[in-house]
Amino acid sequence: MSSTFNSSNSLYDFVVKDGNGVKGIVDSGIKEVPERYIQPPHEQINKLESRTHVVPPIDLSKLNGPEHDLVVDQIVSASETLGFFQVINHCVPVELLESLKNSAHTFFNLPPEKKAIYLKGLSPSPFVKYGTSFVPEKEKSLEWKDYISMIYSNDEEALQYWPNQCKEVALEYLKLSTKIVRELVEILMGKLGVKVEESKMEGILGMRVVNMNYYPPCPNPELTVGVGRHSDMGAITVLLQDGIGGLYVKVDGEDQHSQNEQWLEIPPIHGALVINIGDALQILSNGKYKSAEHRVRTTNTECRVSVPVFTLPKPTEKIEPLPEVVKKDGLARYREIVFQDYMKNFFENVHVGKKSLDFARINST
Ligand SMILES: O=C(O)CCC(=O)C(=O)O
Repeated sequence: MSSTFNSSNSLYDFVVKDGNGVKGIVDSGIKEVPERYIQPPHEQINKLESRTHVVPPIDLSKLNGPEHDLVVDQIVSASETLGFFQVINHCVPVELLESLKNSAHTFFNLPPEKKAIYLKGLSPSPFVKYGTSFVPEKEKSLEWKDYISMIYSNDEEALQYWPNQCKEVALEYLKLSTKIVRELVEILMGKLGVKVEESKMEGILGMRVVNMNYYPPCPNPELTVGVGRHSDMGAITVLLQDGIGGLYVKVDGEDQHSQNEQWLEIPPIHGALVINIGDALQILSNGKYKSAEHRVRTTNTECRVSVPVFTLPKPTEKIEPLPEVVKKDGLARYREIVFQDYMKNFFENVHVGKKSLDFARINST
């Protein structure tokens, strides 16, 4: 390994504090993964032990035709079980998806000092943050990922402060993804027999964040993770992944301590978007819709990029199981939380599967 990283601290400073990211380590010519990135054995991802998710993607254009009810059933059934599905014939043009992937590569291929201007504490906007791993200051083993995160407040702010390399495409993608999310949430709420008022809908879906993730090639993919096991905290995530693969979702994500846990790889499908249910929707539906535990494997061949849009409740929104559902179920499985408290708890802890939901769970042990 390069002499630049002769201690764990100098590696940490180089990657995290100076903003070189994982890409900086790889560009320095390392031949094996630094110890700080080696995951404990139970978190390492064995590609050979997982299967591929073979369910065909859901064709959203059919919502406007005679197969409407069938498509609704497909969406509901996937949300009640795996919490993950893919959609095609959505409203995001394939050319935009291609531009997004290209602009992610363009941004992360900038020299480190051009990306470091967006590090926390330096960024010109509190809504734009460049970083690496998830909570590096707390993680024993770091995640093999760099990212740029852009919180949407308004168009003017986005066009002024988001990085030039990606701002226009990211903004367009965020807006179109929001339409997909809105349609899905209406379907899912409709199936619960709940009519959500416009102001409540805005409260549930009012915060939107677009991230660009960059996973440089890793010399020892079997020892590391790109992203550790977690569920997303918001309502619904729309995710664009490139053609490299490595995104896994856990079957029966509730069972946190299973010895025989099974993971399915979500295969890249050209033009498709991945949808996953987040914790907020699990809480609102009193557990009927399942937030999906997922993780990402690294590869040693090419750089992988992915672009999630997270749709989350507004920070001040109170989230609890919808009264209509609680009435039917006879009990509430989650307590009321203010979403900013949920977020704080989420970001204060390292990725540990669906443990984030314990913050709201009633009778959690
Ligand atoms: O890169 C991916 O496919 C998934 C990324 C992810 O899970 C995340 O950003 O939270």
